[in-house]
Amino acid sequence: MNNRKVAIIGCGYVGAATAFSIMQRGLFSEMVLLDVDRKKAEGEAMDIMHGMPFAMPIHIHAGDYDDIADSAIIIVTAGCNQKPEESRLDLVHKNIEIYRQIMGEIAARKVEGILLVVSNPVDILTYAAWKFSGLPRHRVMGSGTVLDTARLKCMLGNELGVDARSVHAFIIGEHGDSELAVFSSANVSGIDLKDFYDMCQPDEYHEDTERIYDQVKDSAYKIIESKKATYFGVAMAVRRICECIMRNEHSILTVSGVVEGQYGASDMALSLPAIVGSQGLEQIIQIELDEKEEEQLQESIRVLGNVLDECM
Ligand code: 6V0
Repeated sequence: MNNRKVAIIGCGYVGAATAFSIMQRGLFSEMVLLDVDRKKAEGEAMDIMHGMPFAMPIHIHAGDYDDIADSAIIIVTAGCNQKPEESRLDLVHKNIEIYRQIMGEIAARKVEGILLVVSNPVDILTYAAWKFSGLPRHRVMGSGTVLDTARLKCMLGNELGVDARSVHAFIIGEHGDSELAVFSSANVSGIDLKDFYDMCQPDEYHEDTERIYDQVKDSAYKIIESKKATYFGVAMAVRRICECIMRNEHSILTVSGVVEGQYGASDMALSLPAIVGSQGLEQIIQIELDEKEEEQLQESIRVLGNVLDECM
């Protein structure tokens, strides 16, 4: 395996934005772009490569499956994206078939790196990628609700007038309509979120948290309605996951991973806080939930289970 090599399968909006975001970080010395539309991959590689004098040295090129097999991280963004009014789960049948083909190519090669699933519905496809690729559980993860969690932190930070990085809160469950916000353990630099509200915006906690939770869930729909696709936010989320892996950070991110009985769920992938490091998804953290959150999570598990029963 080449420890400094990354591959991106799918060079549409998300793949190209991810390549652009990653190349500026200096995490890798080689990046391979792969797409069924080879010309698209070549064009994106050329475009991004020309910015190298403003970033860090990296060899960027288009390639095929033999070229990507020794990558440390293989990011998969291939597949259909949501059209206005479409939910992420509506994409499932088309994208499962695309994943069957892609994972067949990966399974046929000796891949020792980590698979990072970004295409939607990401939890379903993370599970499908794990099943179809035959890779060990910890080496297959999805971008999960890392983006949704960032949206939550961003909106709470804006509301409270504090740096989003000082806000600690999770969106978990399905990366989609049944996701939930864990406000019961949310805090601002260790101060309970409700107490922080009481200090600076008394009486607004309940209304704000409900409104922000709805806004987080609707973000993708709003962005797609305005500009047809979402890609910059997710590209930065994927770059962050890559940083954790490449620097063995052991940061906690709400990636999607194949669960082993957490919250009573099994035989599916779910977005939950997890320790991410050089081994991949190293440990899922089962955080405490209040009664309402537990019910919401069980609903998310039920929704994902029904989709998996139907499509796999
Ligand atoms: P897009 O712009 O249509 O790009 C998809 C690309 O995949 C195209 O270039 C296709 O040619 C390519 N492709 C299709 N089939 C294959 C295949 N078998 N092998 C290789 N390449 C293939 O879509 P966009 O980039 O906007 O979205 C990609 C996926 O990311 C979609 O499923 C989105 O729903 C998903 N997103 C996931 C997010 C997340 O948070 N996880 C966020 C935004 C979008």
